[in-house]
Amino acid sequence: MNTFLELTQQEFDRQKNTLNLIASENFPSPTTLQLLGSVWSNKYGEGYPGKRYYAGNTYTDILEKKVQDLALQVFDSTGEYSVNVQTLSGSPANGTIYMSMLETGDTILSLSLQEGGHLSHLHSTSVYNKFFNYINYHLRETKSNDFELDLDNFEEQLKKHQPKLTIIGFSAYTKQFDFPQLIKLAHKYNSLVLADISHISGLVATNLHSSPFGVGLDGADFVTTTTHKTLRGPRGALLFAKHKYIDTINKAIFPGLQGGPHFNKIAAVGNCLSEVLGDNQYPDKIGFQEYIKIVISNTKALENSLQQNGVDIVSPTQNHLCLIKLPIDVDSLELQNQLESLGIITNRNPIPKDIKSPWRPSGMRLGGAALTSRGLQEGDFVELGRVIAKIIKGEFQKPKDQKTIQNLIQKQNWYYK
Ligand code: DSN
Repeated sequence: MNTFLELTQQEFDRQKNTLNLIASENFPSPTTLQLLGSVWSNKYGEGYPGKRYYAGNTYTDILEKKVQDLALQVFDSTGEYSVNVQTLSGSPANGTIYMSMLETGDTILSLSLQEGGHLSHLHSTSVYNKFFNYINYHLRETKSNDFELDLDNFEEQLKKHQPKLTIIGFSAYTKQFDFPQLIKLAHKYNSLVLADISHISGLVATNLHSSPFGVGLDGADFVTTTTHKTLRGPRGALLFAKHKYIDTINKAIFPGLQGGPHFNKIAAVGNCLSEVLGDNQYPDKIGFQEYIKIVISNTKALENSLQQNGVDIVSPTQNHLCLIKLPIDVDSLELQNQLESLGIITNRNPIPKDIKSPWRPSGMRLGGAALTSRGLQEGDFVELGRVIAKIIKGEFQKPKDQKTIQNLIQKQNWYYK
């Protein structure tokens, strides 16, 4: 058998037979996956609809325009935004904004990685440090182990550093927050605003989180999102910009930074957006808004169960992910490996005020989106929380607890062939 098909089969079996709690992963519909592996992958189309360099772009033009329309329909009720659907993924989308809208030496303000930000929002390891300065705003601890955005600090940093760009968006932040309030503050100090909604785009699309798409100074200047997290699409991204910036953004993406669009990804994103709108359905026939509501309640059920079984929680969840603070003597890398050996896939994660290294941080991040797509219900999440707590506390009992995990694995739906 072909090595790559064989490897694919192995990965297929691994995914089918494990419990996925990684907050940034999900299971797109079979149609979305089918489009990724379709003939769209064969076509070059440098340029934009109606203005391409090669022939043969009749259908890619229709496709790209349609996906743009769907993206705006899903996210923008203001009519103030345009969208680029060619950007390849979240980090390149953010980088496009830095490289096209900023000048060398400009300052970017963002939340630090340790407190829940993202690598692409600049960090000591970022290549963008060659061109830009970055500074961070911070969280405040409202009570023990409970952190939230510190609006006073946010404003102080804006005032002190006068950043050219402020990034609002997080990859390990468990709370709901008010986008317009933060956006207005940043605009007060003449900063451009990038809202990176990669993690919460499913919640924003269904009005289950406040939106950065707003009129005038209430709206972010740019909004980026990956499409494969709570939005449940293929790996990819969307880059929205207020109309006045879209020409600059489009030129930066092509010919500035990228070559030909990946139409297979664009078609798959289109299908995902049509599922969000209800024009097409995910195989479980649960509408997208209902799905996101269940993701939030399942994540809460998991968190409650962990807590009731003696695990410390950081910043109780109000969205699709929760954060655990491990006992000081538990090594998060070893725990992650032990969980994987039992069929539970997670990722270790820094937590605010972490005293350990990023490689072996003090926390674990767990998300409910993927297992909700696999059909697990509240009672299953409660059971999973109970077993994970036993593993963390070194109280795992074979074969009883192993059987519980196996039952949950077997209970999951699987829509791929
Ligand atoms: N790796 C993704 C996450 O887990 O949040 C973001 O890039």
